Amino acid sequence: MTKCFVCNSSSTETILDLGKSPVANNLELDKTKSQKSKKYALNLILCKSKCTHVQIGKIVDQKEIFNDYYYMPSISKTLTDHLQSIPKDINQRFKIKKDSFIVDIGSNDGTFLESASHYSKKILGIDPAKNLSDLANKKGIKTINNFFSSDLSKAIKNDYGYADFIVSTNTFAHTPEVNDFVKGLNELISDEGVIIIEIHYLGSMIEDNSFDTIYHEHFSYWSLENLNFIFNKYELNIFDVSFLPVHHGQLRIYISKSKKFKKTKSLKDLINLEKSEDLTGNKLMAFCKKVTDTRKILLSLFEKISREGKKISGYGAPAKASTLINFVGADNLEYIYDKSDLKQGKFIPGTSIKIKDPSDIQHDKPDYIFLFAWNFSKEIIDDLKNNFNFNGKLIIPIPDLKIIDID
Ligand code: JHZ
Ligand code: ZN
Repeated sequence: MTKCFVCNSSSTETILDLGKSPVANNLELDKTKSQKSKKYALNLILCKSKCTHVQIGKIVDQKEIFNDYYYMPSISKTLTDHLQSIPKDINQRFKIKKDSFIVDIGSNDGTFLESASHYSKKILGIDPAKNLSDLANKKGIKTINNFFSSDLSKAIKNDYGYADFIVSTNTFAHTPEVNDFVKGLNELISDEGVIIIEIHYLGSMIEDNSFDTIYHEHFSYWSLENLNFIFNKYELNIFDVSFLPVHHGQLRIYISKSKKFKKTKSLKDLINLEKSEDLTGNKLMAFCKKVTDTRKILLSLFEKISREGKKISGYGAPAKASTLINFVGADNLEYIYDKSDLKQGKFIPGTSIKIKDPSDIQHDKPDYIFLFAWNFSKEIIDDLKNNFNFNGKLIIPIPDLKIIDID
């Protein structure tokens, strides 16, 4: 059994088994290759020692997951707006100077840094995906193509000096090397600097029943208590937290070495709430039970549509779609539509479901569309109505199963 990433304890327990799944974002161009994608056990484990860390049971080599990566937040207007708003927020609260050194860990195609460059030109991205770092470097956003680590931190510090701001959106849950990552943050951040991390939150996953956000790429499922524990270990203090409406329930945490930032009331409130709700105890166990029930409900819905001879396709080929399809066994989907041209023409891992341009919806005319990118419901419903002339039923699986008529 995999050891706890946080405290290294071997005393862990499997709390949820989602069967076997391929690496969620490894989309294949070839149908046969896709059907034969290598599958790995997909399960959640809980650390039974005091630390209560929730993590993936089977570790897939990070290189297999991230070397070539097709996820780009800039495909969504909601996310682009969000990433572009972060520098303004930082500047309002902490003041970015013209020579502030801003580092983005998991910088993807450079969307955040591009807007940060309006405040300071001293910016640096780090991303393990070669295709994405090449893209960012071509745009003039200096990006190191590597995984973040304490060794890399030392090298950056030698070349550029300490960082005034380190930002990392949707990256910290994407490594099993959590201790080395936080050690690296401690080494790179200046004494008065601020680290801002946005992260998929365990509390939101439980609240929304978003079990489809469990995939090998998400190594950890963080509670605030657990985050506090690991940052304290490396003399870093989380001093504030806020909820973000983007993705599927995110936390933004503010961290510093300096004690000059007082812990806010929202931070203390959320820590107390996690305790009173028994987040990593009863609440987590109830979620695991609900996931098994949800599988049965979705499977019978797919079977009913099949029996009625109706055509069903999906919308959105997020990583979440791989988990849901492989776990539920939704093999009667005709196509999946997705706006990303990096994904179109490829197949959902482990299946023969082809990803197509959403403009094909008007001639394919599915009776049902299953919304895998349920976190963008509003943006997508508008598009289905106004741009793709979809005239059928839309299934929104999460947070609660809803079937709505689009006309
Ligand atoms: P989306 C990714 O998850 C992966 P995913 C990652 N591991 C992570 O942590 C989370 O993000 C936060 C498409 N789309 O953003 C684009 C349309 O086609 O939910 C995407 O392929 N039309 C880093 O993969 C997909 O849907 C649209 O109008 O679950 C959404 O993927 C919109 C808005 C999106 O991420
Ligand atoms: Zn542990």
